[in-house]
Amino acid sequence: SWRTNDNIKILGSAVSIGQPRQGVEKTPSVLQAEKIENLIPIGRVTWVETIDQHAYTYENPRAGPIRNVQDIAKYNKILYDKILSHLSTEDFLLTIGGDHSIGSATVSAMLKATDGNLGVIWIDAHGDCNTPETSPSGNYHGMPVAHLLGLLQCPIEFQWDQPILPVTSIAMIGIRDLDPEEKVLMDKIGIRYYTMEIIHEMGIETVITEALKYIDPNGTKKIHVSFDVDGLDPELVPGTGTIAPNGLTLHDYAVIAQKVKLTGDRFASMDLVEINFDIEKNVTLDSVKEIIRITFQ
Ligand code: EXY
Ligand code: MN
Ligand code: MN
Ligand code: MN
Repeated sequence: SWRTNDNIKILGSAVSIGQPRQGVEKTPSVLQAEKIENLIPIGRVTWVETIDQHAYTYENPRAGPIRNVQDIAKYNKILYDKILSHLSTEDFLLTIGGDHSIGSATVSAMLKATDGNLGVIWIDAHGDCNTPETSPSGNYHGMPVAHLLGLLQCPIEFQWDQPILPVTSIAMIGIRDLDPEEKVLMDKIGIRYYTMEIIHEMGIETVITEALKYIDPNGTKKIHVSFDVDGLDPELVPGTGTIAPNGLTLHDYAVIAQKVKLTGDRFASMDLVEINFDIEKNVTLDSVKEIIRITFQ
């Protein structure tokens, strides 16, 4: 079965600067206190480290189209370098956020580590594909996909050897809350996204099967799952910053995970982001534990 004898490495990414709501940066320490590694029955599980946003001196944030861009750029570069330093071929890396701004660092690091041989499954209610020009908020956690695709004329701070993700290497699942201009841009670039409406029509099993075939037609790539918990239904995860009704069920996620794990050790890494226990803890923590169990069972 999947990765029974591998190292499962957990990296905490304690960051909230991609969006305005406090609390999301506490999630790694809460889950470490909850000893969620004990929910993983396989492999050798270790928390390698937690990278705290406060460990990096805040520049006095210059006003600009992207809120906190200097700090995000600095943090994401450190996260990118840390991932590359921790990663080794036979390991699985789970990065626990923190908001979804980390997604451009984690995916970039995996692109670098795999020399571009990477496919991405992005589970989310949102497209995260805004540019500063299309964003209604200026929050970077709504922009990491646009950044990965090379659509951001980024401020100088972000100019590091960030690999570009080809648009055919990503498929998005759970989409139901796109900004108007964001949707125009996504349709123009032809990014593959499965809305909840399409998922109900096709069935989740067909969706994930088709999505994997699309991002990795020859079945040779490493697979990265970037799981924004707001992709799940808010009844399951009320503790998240950007709620959108009528989301994925835990059964839907179980089918996604089952199919991704069928790739064997090509399923190499995963982000689990946008969990905010300050908003709600009891229900959300139970669902997060279930996500961990489903992923590693
Ligand atoms: N599309 C909205 C924005 O760009 O502000 C909301 C984005 C929410 C992003 C969360 C991480 O998925
Ligand atoms: Mn989201
Ligand atoms: Mn997201
Ligand atoms: Mn089913």
